[in-house]
Amino acid sequence: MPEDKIDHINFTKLNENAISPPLVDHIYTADPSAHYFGDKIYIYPSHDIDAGDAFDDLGSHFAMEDYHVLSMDSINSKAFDNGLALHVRDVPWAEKQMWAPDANEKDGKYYLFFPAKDYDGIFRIGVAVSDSPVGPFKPQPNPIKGSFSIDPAVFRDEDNAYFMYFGGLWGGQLQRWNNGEFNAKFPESPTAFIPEDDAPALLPYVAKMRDDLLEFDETPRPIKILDESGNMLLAGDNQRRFFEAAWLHKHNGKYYFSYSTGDTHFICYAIGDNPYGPFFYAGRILNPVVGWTTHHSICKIENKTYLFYHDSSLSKGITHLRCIKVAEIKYRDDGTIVTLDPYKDFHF
Ligand code: FUB
Repeated sequence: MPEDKIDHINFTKLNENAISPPLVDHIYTADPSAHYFGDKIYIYPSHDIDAGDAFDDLGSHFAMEDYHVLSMDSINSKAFDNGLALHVRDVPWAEKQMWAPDANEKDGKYYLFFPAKDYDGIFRIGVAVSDSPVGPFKPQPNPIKGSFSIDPAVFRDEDNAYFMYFGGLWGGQLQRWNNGEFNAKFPESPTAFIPEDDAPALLPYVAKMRDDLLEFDETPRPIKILDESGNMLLAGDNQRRFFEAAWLHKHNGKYYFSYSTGDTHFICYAIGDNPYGPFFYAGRILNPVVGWTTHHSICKIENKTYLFYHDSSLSKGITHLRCIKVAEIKYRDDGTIVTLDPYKDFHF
């Protein structure tokens, strides 16, 4: 939601109307990537802290240093914090800003995928490996070759191919990569290199992972998100175009690519026939939450589908101090998703 509305919020009323309480409240958590491994739910969130960095549009105030994995025995049980899973000081290539992670499992090993800024101030994506879903994870010495920007989400298809989706505008630096190389020349500004409103929007990326899940198996490909007429969404269409927080899930044989629209604060989705897209814009999954960012994952648990998301209610609206939540989502017969309001009968 827009920053200027936070001062007017009655948080007691908002919390009473929230469709989910925070899953944990002893630490701040965000960007929850949820997976159902075996018969247990594992959540890989960002671990928000207040490091004292000033707020800016590049997200410098998101100065996270480590990850904790949460687990739940069932969707109604308490979330358990399994402690430190990985710290930036143990990642040789990473200097700071451990942003939204994801994880996946292959042949009994668990892989944590995470973005962080390297010592040149460039976001890269790394991998760390563990024998346990809750870590501790041992990081690879270098980031994934050819990786850039933020918010990795690794989807396992039914044929056991794994794909990484990633990208994020503004502080996530995606706009600085439009010629395949990091453009460091321009003064750092969140909106430098963003196309004009009537030009196609910048696109997220996907890459198939190598068999060992430690590197890409191909050069990342841009993902087309199309409108109902088959045209690319435009940069000025900020209620629908991709901003950050990519996720991919499958429902009834279709591929659902979902994401945040950033400065308009929606979680939207688009549907396609294969993991590379194109994806056709299909609507909103979640209306704006309290806080600037919105971020999610979608996880099937037994025969229901859940949206894991965050808001800033626990900190009474502090943008970078968030809390993760969960709510069930429902599909209509035509495969579209019923939009969730994060707070019932409550308007900002
Ligand atoms: O948590 C830091 C950043 O905020 C994430 O990488 C974005 O998706 C947004 O949630």
